[in-house]
Amino acid sequence: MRDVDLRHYWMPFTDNRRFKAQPRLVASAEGMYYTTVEGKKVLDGLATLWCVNAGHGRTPIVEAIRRQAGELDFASSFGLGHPLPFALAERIAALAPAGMGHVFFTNSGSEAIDTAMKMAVGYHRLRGEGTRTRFVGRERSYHGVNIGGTSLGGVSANRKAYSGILMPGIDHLRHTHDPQRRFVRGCAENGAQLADELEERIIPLHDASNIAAVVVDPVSASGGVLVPPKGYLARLREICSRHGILLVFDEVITGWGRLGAPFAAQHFGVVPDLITFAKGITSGAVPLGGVIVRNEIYDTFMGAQAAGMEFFHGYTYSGHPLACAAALAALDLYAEEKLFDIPLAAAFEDAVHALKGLPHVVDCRNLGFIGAVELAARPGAPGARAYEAFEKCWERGVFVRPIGDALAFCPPLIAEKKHLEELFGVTAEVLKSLS
Ligand code: PXG
Repeated sequence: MRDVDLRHYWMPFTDNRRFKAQPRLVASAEGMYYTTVEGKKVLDGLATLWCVNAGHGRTPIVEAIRRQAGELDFASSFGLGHPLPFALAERIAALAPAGMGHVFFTNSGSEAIDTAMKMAVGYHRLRGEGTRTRFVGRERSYHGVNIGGTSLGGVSANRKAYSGILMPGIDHLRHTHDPQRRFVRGCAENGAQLADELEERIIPLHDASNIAAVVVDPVSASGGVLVPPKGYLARLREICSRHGILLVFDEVITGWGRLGAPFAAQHFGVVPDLITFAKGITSGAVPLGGVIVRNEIYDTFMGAQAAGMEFFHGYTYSGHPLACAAALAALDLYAEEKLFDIPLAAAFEDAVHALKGLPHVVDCRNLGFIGAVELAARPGAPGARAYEAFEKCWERGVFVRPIGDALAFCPPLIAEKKHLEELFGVTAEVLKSLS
C-alpha cells in the first residue's frame, strides 16, 4: 500500500498536486489516533472531518457493521423495507426536540440539505402557499456541495466557479462574526439585533409570502468556527414563526453531542422546523445523513391526498442497512459512555484560549467541543500561515484543520485531558515556530 500510485484518485477539496508531491496517508486508526503508512501515530484533533465523535475503530460499531453485512447487505427503502431504518428513526426522534418525530434518510449532509429544501417548498405548496419558493442562507455558512447547498452556502470560494448555475431566489443574511469582539469564550453577548436583518431587510424586499425557509448552521464550523451571539437563533425563530417561514438548522456538525447536547437546538433552547444531520450519526464509520421533521410537516404530506406517493424524492441508499446498523451502535455507545455530556468542555475552552498571546494569534473561539485559533494573515498570502501550521502540526503528530487563516479543533468526544494537552501543546509549539 505504501507504494500506491497516487495519480488516479481525484481528491475532494484538496490541493491534489501539493498533496501528491508530499502525501499524508494513514493506514489504520484506533481511539484518538491514526497510524500513518510509515507507522507514525497522529492524534486526530478534528474527529477526522468533524464526525468521528466516538473515536476510531470502536468495537461495537465495527461489530455491528460486520454482523449486518453478513445478515442483510442491502435492501432498498423504495416501496420495500427492512426493520433497521424504522428502528433508527425511532431512536433519533427520541433524541430530537419534542414534536420532531419523523426522519428521512440520505447518505450525506449535502443530500440532507437539498432534501430539506424540497420538503420546505413541498410543505408550503401542499398548504396552498405555492409562492413560497425563496430561501435565505447566510454568509460564511457551509451547507454541502449539491446545487441547493452550494447556493445557500456563503463561502465564496465554494460558489464563485459555479455562479451561473446556482439557484436563483436566495438571499444571504450577514455572518455572525464580529471582528471587534475577539477572544470571546463561548457566545458573545447581545446577538438578537443581528437577526433583525431578516425582518428589516430581506422580508420587506421579497415579502414573506415568497419565502420558504431560512437555513443556518447554528455554529458555522467550516466557515471558521463562528459561534452565534446570544439571542441570535431565538430571534431568528421568532421572526420565522411570525411570518410563516420555516427554520432549518443544519446540524451536520453541531449534532450528535458536539455542543454537549444531542443537537444545537437543545443547547440553545431553540426548536427549528427541520434539522439536517450526517457525520456523527455513525461516528463517521459509514456514510449516513438525514432530515428530522416537525410532526406537522410530516402530517401535512401524509394528509394531502387520499392515496399515492407523498414525496417524490429519495436516494437508492436511503436507509442502507449497514449505515443504520452503524448508527444504532453509535447511538448505543454515545448513551453508554454519556459522550454527549462532554465533561471536558471547560478544559477545552481553557486550552483554546490559552493560545492567546502566542505569536500571530488574533482570536480564539469555542463552543462545546469545537474551537479555533485565528492567525494574522501573511501580507499578500491569505491562508498560507495556517496551512503551514497545519503541516507542521502533522509532522509533529497532530491533525488539525486549516480554514483560511484559522486552525480548527474538533476532537472526538472521547478525548481525555492528556489528549487535549497533546493537541494544544503541539499547536502552541508550532505557533511559536512560525514566521
Ligand atoms: N452542512 C454542514 C454544516 C457541513 O459541515 C455539510 C452540510 C455537507 O455534508 P457532506 O456529508 O455532504 O459533506 C457539511 C460538511 C471543512 C469541511 O472544510 C466540512 C464539511 C465537508 C467538507 C469539508 O471543514 N462539512
